[in-house]
Amino acid sequence: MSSATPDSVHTTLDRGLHQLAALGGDCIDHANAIGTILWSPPRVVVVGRLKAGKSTLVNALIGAPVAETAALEATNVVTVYRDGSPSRAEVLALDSTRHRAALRPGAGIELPIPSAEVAYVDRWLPSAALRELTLIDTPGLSTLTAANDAATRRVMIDGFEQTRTASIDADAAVFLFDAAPRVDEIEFLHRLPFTPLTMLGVLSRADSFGEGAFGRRDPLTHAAAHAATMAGPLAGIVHAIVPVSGLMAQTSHTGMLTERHAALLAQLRDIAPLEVLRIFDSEDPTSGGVPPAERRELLALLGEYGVLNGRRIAADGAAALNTWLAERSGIAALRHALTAATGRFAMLHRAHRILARLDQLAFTHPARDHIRTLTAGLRADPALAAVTVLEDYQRMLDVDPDAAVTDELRTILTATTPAGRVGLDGHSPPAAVTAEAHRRLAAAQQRTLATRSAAEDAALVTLIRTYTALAAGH
Ligand SMILES: Nc1nc2c(ncn2[C@@H]2O[C@H](COP(=O)(O)OP(=O)(O)OP(=O)(O)O)[C@@H](O)[C@H]2O)c(=O)[nH]1
Ligand SMILES: [Mg+2]
Repeated sequence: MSSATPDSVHTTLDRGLHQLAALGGDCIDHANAIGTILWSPPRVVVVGRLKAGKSTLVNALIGAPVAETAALEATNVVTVYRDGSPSRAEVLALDSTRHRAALRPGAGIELPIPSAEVAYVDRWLPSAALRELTLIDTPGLSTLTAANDAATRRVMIDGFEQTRTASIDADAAVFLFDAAPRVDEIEFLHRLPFTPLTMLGVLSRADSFGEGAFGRRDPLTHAAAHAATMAGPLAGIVHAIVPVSGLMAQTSHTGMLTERHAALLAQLRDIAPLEVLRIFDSEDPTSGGVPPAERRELLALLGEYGVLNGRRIAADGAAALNTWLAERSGIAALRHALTAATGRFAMLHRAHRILARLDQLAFTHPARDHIRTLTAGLRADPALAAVTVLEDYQRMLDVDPDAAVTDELRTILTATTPAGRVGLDGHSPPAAVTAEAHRRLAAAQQRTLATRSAAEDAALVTLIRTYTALAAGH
């Protein structure tokens, strides 16, 4: 397993797909179809409550205002944002037909069919960010908008409303919540085919957290403290929680801010905070020297927090204000989390999807014996050992999340050194690592005598293989 890098996973799967194509006939088409999964970036879905700020955050991560965001209108279709030219959209209907769709000026698309018949929208645009990750925006979870809620569940939960064709095949999820997730949201997250390793929590709208911009405590600091407090109770669902202001991130990452905005804001720099609040609440055309339309524009771009605290910085110009917004937004930490742990396990999840497709093909294809041999060869390759560990971990989370076996699988997956894989710290001498591997190997062998599920049987095979290699010093 020590040899497993994203590159070696990729190379090994690529070799397998070449072997599949070499079987000839329609296996070439199957190899090409599965190859598109291998050559496309991991797919990260953004989910959360109605109005949690999902579309705003998606725009910020893409670096372009392509997703519609609004205080009133809700996102009503699932949209998959992928890198590509020309900028265009296609709608996949629940009956599997595809329809080209016109782009609206600004953001969003014209749906050529009713939203209730849409499985999801494929939206391509040239974007460096989307070359690394495909981003999927979803309608909010809420019983208030039952149709939207169902649209998200349909593509996320296998077998929901018997619509399997609609699956969006995500590799990781970003879960947005504000104060605390609700019971129904937690239940939804448990039904997703992910492990906490590929689920990242985002405490959204951090700029208006708690009492907000005019409260006693800085909302961003307060949100960071709250995120840290929530990390423990939510550890079984997400591996980290990052506080983010999607609004400040969107404004600073999509080129929306101009010198005109900075100049308008700078006019308010010497006014007392409560007076600023009064100016923004008033419809008086001359209040504060900034007309109502411009006040609304500033508020929509910066939020109350940005308006209140960005005034001094605005005097230094739009570039300075933009830098400040970007820094305070928390988007850098979110990006880091997305490319670090989440990204690593999303890659493994994508490899799992490819192996699952091969397994499925082996089930139905006339050349099933060849395909089965080929897939078994891939699974036995050390480069793909971590994929099997991830699959076992996912199954154990379903049947017995608190079992010792589940914990050991997680330790193996998240460790970056041989010592870490047996639960020791990275500086442990090799002799201590092999001794601990021997001890764990014996314990795993002992446990095979009284297992409680098929998932545990499979997991023990994986643990025994891993500990045998570590005991031999590999
Ligand atoms: N202050 C503040 N407002 C935000 C933030 N993110 C989003 N908003 C505002 O909240 C409203 C809803 O934002 P959206 O991004 O459309 O939320 P959504 O989760 O996509 O909403 P649905 O798709 O309807 O579920 C908009 O008016 C946004 O401007 C944020 O970080 N801070
Ligand atoms: Mg939305």
